[in-house]
Amino acid sequence: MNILDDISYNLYKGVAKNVTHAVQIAIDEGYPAEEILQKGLLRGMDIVGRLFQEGDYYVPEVIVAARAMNAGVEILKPLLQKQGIASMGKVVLGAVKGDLHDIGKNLVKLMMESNGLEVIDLGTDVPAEQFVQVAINENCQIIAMSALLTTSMGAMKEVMKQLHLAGVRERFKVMIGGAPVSARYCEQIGADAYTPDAAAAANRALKFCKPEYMP
Ligand code: B1M
Repeated sequence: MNILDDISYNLYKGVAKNVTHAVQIAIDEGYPAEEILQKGLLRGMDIVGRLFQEGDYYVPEVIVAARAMNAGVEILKPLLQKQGIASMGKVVLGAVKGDLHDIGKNLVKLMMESNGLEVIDLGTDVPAEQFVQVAINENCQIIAMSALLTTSMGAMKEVMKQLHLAGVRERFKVMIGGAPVSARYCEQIGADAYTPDAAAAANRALKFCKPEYMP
């Protein structure tokens, strides 16, 4: 078993202490942070998802694994973040109403901040009106929403509706993402961009903050 397998194994077993230990060893062995994230932590989380889907894991096991994931990401954070970059733009980010999944959202935040964007993180289960109000009050350029449930992704459409009702749709770029979300859904609800992962989200957000994209 190499050290990345060790990380995946301890993650899906939910042993946070072993995950952090193995992540530190991988760093010391010279593995790039991105590879540790993708081939160690995220691979372990995929296994958790599969076990849950197949009925071998229940919610408590998933929570414990999620804690181990967060513990591993904490160690990687300083390596994934580029320090001392001037603010390139402002984003309001959250998981939509009805959705408590925040691991992917937190990765999006990390990647955006690493690329010099200022991120206001509203957390999880965020009402549509709150996305809109904060975007207006804080003068954000981008509203970024995450959803992991087919039952919660409809809340993204509600945010679009609230933007129109408030007469501010054109003021903001709206970005969406999360496992059940797609480019087709993005088009359907009239959002501006769907991106499949956190790194792509950060790249797209940076582009949207360039003067040519601003209203
Ligand atoms: Co839940 N859960 N969960 N869960 N959970 C899923 C999502 C599920 C697919 C599992 C399954 O059945 N295989 C399933 C959803 C089915 C569906 O709707 N299609 C599911 C379910 C059903 C549920 C509950 C209903 C279970 C229950 O209570 N019976 C419940 C719902 C709670 C709620 O939200 N109201 C629930 C609860 C939970 C926990 C609380 C136990 C825990 C969350 C802990 C936490 O987040 N703090 C949890 C977890 C951990 C998962 C799985 C196992 C892993 C999710 C995860 O963190 N993945 C998940 C199965 C799976 O995904 N394989 C599952 C790692 C993370 C990095 O990936 O969030 O997809 P992800 O983010 C990716 C991309 O999607 C993207 O970037 C990231 C990669 O770089 N991305 C964006 C995300 N947001 C983006 C935004 C962007 C751009 C990209 O732009 C703005």
